Amino acid sequence: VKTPLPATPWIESPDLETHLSTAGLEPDIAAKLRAFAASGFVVLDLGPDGAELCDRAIAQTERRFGPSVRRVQDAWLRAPAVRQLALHPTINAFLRAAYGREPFPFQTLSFRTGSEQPLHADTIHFHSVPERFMCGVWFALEDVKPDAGPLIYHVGSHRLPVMTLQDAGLIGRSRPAAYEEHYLPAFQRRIAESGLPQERALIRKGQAFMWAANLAHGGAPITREGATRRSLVAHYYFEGCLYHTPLQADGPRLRLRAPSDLRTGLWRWPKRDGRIVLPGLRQTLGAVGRSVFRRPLVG
Ligand SMILES: O=C(O)CCC(=O)C(=O)O
Repeated sequence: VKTPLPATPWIESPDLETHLSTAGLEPDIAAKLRAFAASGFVVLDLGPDGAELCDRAIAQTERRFGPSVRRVQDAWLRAPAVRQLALHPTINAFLRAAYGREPFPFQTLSFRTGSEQPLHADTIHFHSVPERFMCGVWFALEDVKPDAGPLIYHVGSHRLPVMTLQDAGLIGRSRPAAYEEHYLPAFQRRIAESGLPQERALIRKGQAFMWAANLAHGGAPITREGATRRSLVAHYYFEGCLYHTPLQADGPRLRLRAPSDLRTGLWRWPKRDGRIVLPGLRQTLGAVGRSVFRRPLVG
């Protein structure tokens, strides 16, 4: 008999303790899962091959950056070390234990310097049905310095309700500026009102910072000119879900997507109850195009 897939990620579930009592995990992994559940983030060490993979990822991506290029999306298409980091067995095993479904990375973002991104939760960019089956992992390719614009986050904010564009006050159709005009100010107000403490991820090369889909996070201002903060973010989905892009939805109808699957280089169809639900033509062509043309995006 096939065990049914959990409807809630274990780390988001009130049944986490019951699950841990029968899951047979190593005590240190169980402790990390509890910390992840309580705080919305956890730091993992990639082990002996981690630092070497970081060096290779830098060597394979460095030439793509320039004065106007701060971020490279999907460098994994051409940089094997980036793909290897995103598929690292330590990350994979932990995600599987934390969520109870098979994870797959679907996107990477490479940075040479701090992103200085405003506070947000990834649930506005990528979400799933059932909800919260999405996770971000931030790999430090070099030691993170306090003045280089570290990743910032609010401890425990993953427990707040997921904010949609409608919650943020958008009425009617979504426009490209909806994110800046509606979502960001409303989200930042909510986090300020929550009183949840802000922290910085001052992690070392070869460590990875994993955060839950709804954790408030962003990039701190860079306070030293020329400071680098080489890092890689990989975003993960989990098997057997509907995958969608809330920011692109016009109203309550989901904007489904067929995310890439870094394990195969192809894409995965969104699924409900084990059955494929086809996304729109544009999203389908986009997914196929990425697999065929294999071009990273710069910006
Ligand atoms: O690296 C950063 O500064 C922020 C990255 C981020 O917000 C994201 O990937 O969602």
